Amino acid sequence: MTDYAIADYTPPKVWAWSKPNGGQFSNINRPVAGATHEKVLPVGRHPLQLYSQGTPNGQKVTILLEELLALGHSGAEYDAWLIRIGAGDQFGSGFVEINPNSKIPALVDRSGAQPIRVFESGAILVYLAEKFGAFLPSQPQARAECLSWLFWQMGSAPFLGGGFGHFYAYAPAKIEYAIDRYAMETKRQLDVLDKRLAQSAYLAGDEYTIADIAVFPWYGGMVKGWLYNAGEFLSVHEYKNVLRWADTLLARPAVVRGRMVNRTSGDPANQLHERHDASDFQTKTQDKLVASRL
Ligand SMILES: N[C@@H](CCC(=O)N[C@@H](CS)C(=O)NCC(=O)O)C(=O)O
Repeated sequence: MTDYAIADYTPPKVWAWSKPNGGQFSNINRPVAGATHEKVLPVGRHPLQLYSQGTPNGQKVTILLEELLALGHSGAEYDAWLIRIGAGDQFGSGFVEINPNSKIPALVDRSGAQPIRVFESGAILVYLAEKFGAFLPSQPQARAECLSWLFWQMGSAPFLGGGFGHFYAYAPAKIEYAIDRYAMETKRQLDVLDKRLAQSAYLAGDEYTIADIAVFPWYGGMVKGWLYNAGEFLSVHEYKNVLRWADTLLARPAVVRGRMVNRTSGDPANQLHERHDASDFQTKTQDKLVASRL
C-alpha cells in the first residue's frame, strides 16, 4: 500500500501509440525514429557547422566553441544554425543524416577532405577538445577525472531534465510519486557535485575542463534558479560550493556568449538565434533585430 494518490492504470498487454500524452512537447514525441520530411541543412563559410538550439545540451557546445576562439583557435570558427525542436526541425532529413537520434546538438566538421559528423554533446565536447588540444587534460589522472565527470553528466542529467523537470513542470498532471522520486534524485546529484566542489575549484581538479562546461548548463542553471522555476522547491541555496563554481564560470565572457547562441527564450538581448560571425553578438541579438525592423 502507498500513501500517494495515484490514479489507477492497468497497462494493456501490449503498449500502443494511440494518443498524444498531453504533456508539453507531446506534439514532437513519437515512438519511432527517422525523418518526417525532406530538408537540406544550410552550410555556412566556417570550418565547423553547428545545428542546435540554446537549451542546456546545446549551450555546452557553444560555450566550448567560444572558449576555443577566446584561446585563439581560429579553426574553431563556426556557423550556428537554429534547429527549432518545438517545430520538429530535428526530424528533417538533413538533420537525421547527421544525427539519427534527432536531438540537438549536432556538429559537422568541414575542415578536412571529408565532412565528419558528430552527435551527442559529450562526443562533440571530446571531439573538439581533442582536435584543438584544449580543456581536456593530457595527464592520465586529471584526464580520467575529467572524463568521469563528463560521463557522469551524460548519465545523470536525464534524471534532472527528463525526470524532475518533466514531472515538475511539463507533465499534464502533478504526480506526487514522480515528483518526489525525481526531486530526491536531483537533490542527491546536487549534493554529489557540492561535495566534489568542496574539494577542488573545478570538477576535474584545479583546471577548468569540458567536464565543467558539460555540467554547468544543467546543474549551474539549476542552482541559479533558471530551470523549471524550481530553485525554491529544491532549496538550491544549500549547494554553496555549486553556487560558487557556477558564479566562477559565469564570470567568463565565453560562457556568457555561449549561453546566448541559438537561444530562443528569455531576455531578447541575450538571444542570438544564429551565429555566423563574432560580431553577431553586438549586432544580431533579438532586441537589436526587432528594433531595426521598427
Ligand atoms: N544525450 C543528448 C541529449 C540531447 C537532447 O536531449 N536534446 C534535446 C534538447 S535539450 C532535443 O533535441 N530534444 C528534441 C526531441 O527530443 O525531439 C546529448 O547530450 O546531446
